[in-house]
Amino acid sequence: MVSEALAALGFPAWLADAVPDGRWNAVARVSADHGVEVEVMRPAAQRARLPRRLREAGIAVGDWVLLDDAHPPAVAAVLPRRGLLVRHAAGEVERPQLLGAHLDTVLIVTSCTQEFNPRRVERYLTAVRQSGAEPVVLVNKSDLAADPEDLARQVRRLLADDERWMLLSAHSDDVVGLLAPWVRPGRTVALIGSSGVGKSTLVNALVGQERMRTGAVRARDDEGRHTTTHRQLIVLAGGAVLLDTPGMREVQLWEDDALDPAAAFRDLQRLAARCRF
Ligand SMILES: Nc1nc2c(ncn2[C@@H]2O[C@H](COP(=O)(O)OP(=O)(O)O)[C@@H](O)[C@H]2O)c(=O)[nH]1
Ligand SMILES: [Mg+2]
Repeated sequence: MVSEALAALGFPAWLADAVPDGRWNAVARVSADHGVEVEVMRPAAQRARLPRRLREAGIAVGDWVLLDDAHPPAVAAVLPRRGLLVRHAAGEVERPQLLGAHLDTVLIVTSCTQEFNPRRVERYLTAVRQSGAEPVVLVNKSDLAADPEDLARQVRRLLADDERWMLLSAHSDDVVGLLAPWVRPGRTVALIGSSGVGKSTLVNALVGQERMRTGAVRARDDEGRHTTTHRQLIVLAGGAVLLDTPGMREVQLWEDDALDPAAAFRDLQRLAARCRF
């Protein structure tokens, strides 16, 4: 039987069969990947060593694992996955990067600006469909839309009958209310999309005051950019599990960069800025 505590962290019913008898106490969910160690929730957060063979096989934030009894514990096994979002390497990185596991819904964020590009949305859709998660297309910055009807047509053309999309403004709409059908207890949700489309703004709206209260506000640099760049699972006050991906490039697919020379340019600028120190 899946405990309420694990169900609240998003443990899927189908995975129960993969947990050996008497090992339920060893079940934990990876909430951050720090290389030789991972952070897990069981549900309290703790660190666990990640043995090299598992590191090399690849671990994803969101993975369900079994821990051994050592102190501090190590990850003994990764349970079977569904909803695995992968970023394929192009040149600089050799191996596919595992962006998140056991994702129920991936919110593909685009915006009513020059950034809007049906081909890019289609690529994200393909990646999400392959992951097994449910894609939902969010066309953000509706307040800037010159021709919402035209955008609607372009997006609808890309979607299957059972796939959803929505035009919204993270600045003026009730984000929590609009996303409630997907961002709900026990469900794991991630956001992906190009820089500047409003992902952080949406995440902040979902996280609301909670993160402030818990004192887990992200460090920001002088320009208000997030300075942490690792992916992290957070359990929202409303019960959903959110894959938070601070850092500008963290949620972009590699192939996406080819469509966005401006992003490549911004990266160069960032590198140049970093080199000053
Ligand atoms: N006009 C408008 N601006 C928005 C909206 N959502 C986000 N922004 C702005 O777009 C910029 C980039 O947003 P951010 O959340 O950092 O994008 P991210 O790179 O995808 O995380 C910020 O200046 C936001 O205030 C929106 O709905 N309308
Ligand atoms: Mg951001």
